[in-house]
Amino acid sequence: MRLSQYFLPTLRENPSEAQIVSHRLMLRAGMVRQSSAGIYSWLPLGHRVLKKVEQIVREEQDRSGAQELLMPTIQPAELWRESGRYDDYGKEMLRITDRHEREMLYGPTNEELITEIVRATVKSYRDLPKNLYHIQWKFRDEVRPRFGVMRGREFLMKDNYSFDLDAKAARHSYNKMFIAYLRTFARMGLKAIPMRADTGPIGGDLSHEFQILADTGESAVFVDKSFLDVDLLNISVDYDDQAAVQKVVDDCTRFYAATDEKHDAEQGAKLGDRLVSARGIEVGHIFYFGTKYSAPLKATVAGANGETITLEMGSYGIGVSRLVGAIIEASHDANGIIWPDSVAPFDIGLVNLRSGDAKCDAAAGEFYARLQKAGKAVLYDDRSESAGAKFATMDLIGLPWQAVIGPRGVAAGKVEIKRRATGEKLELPTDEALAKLIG
Ligand code: 5CA
Repeated sequence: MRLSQYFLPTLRENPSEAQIVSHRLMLRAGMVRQSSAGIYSWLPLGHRVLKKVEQIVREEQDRSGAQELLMPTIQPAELWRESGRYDDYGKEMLRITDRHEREMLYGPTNEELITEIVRATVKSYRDLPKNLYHIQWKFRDEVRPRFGVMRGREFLMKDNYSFDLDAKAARHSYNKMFIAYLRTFARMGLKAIPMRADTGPIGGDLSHEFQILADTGESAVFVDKSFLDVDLLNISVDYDDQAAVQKVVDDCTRFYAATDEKHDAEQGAKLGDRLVSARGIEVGHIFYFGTKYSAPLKATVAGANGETITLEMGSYGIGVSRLVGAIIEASHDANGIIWPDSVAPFDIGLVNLRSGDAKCDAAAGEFYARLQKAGKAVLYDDRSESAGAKFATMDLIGLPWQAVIGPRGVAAGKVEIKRRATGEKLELPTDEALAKLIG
C-alpha cells in the first residue's frame, strides 16, 4: 500500500480526551474515531489490527474443536424473560421496540440465544459434546465508557458456549478453553494470567479471568510472584487427552492469583512478600455454570436409556476489540506503538527519503515490489514529506520493521533496516536487506 493513497488520518498532538496511552496512540495513529461515547469506527489501520487479532482468536478456537457460527446482534426479549435475565440486566441492556411493538434488545451476550438454537436442534446424547462460538459486536450501555476501545459500549467479543452431558465432560470443555486462551494471548505477545474471578451477571461458581498486568488496568489483582516467572507462552497439549489437559490447568492454578472480588486477604498474607498487588486488564473470562440456562430454557436431550438429560453449559469470552488497546498498553514507547509481528497491520514500513528523485523512486519501487512478491504486507511511504516526518509516522504506527532508501544508500547499493522494538539498525546490501526482511 502506498501511503500517498492510504487513508491514515494521523494526529500530531495528543488528543485531550484520551487518558491512557493506548487510547492516545490509537487516536494519533488514525486507527479509530469515536462516533458517540464508547462507540467507534475502525479506520483502515485499526481495522487491519482488529482482523489480525480476530484471526488468531479464530484459529485457536478451531484448533480446540470449537465451531464457528454467527448469531445476530438483535435478540428477542422473550428469550431473556425465559432465563429471568431480562429484568436483572437493568440499564446496561439496550432495549429496542420494533415497528410491531415487539420488544427486542441489542445483545450484551448470547447465552439465551445459543441455548435456544441447541434446544431446538440437538435431541440426542449422541450429538454431544458441542462447543459453538461466534465473533460478533455486543452492546452494553456502560455507565462510564472510557479508555477508548478498552471499555466501550459497542465492542467486539468472541464468545462461545459449550454443551455437555455431565459435569465431568463440561469440566473438560472448560479446561480446553482455559488452554486455548493461554495459547491465544501468547500468540499476541501477551502474558495473560488466569485468576479466580467473580461470575457477575453470567452466573455459576467456577470462573477465571485472564488478566494482563498493566498500571492502567481497571481491575485490582493479586498474584503470587512465582507465577510471573512460569512460562505460559509455550503450552501445547493433545486436547482429547483429558488427564493431560487437566494437568496443564492444575499447573497454572496451583499459584495464588485472584481478582479483587475473589481476593482472600488471609490466604494472600501467607505469601508474605511474594504477594504482588497490581492492576490488570481483563482480556478474557470463562465460566462454568452447569444448568443455569439450560434448566429454565429446557435445553435437554434423550440419554442412552431414554432418560432426560439437562445440558451442562459453560461460556467463554474474549474482548477482541479491547485486546487491540491492551496490546498497545503492553507494547509501546515514547515514540509510539510497537506491534508484535503477529498482529501488526503491515509487516514493513518502507521509507523513501527522497520521493520525486528518479533514482530513489526506482530503487524504492523495486524494493517494494520484491517485498510484496515475497508475500509481505508493506506500507510504502512515497509522500513528499521531510525525512523527520516520515520517521515519526513510522515510529508512531509501530510496524515491526522499517526499511529506508535514500540517495546515499542508492549510490552504495544499500538499504537501511530498523527493528522497531529494539531500535537496532543495519545497513545492508539490497539483496541481504531483502533476505533479512523476508525472513
Ligand atoms: N457471556 C460471557 C462469556 S462469553 C461474557 O459475556 N463474559 S464477559 O462479560 O466477561 O465479557 C467477555 C470479555 O469481553 C471480557 O473479558 C472483556 O475482555 C470483554 N468486555 C466486556 N465488557 C467490555 C467493554 N465494555 N468493552 C470492551 N470489552 C469488553
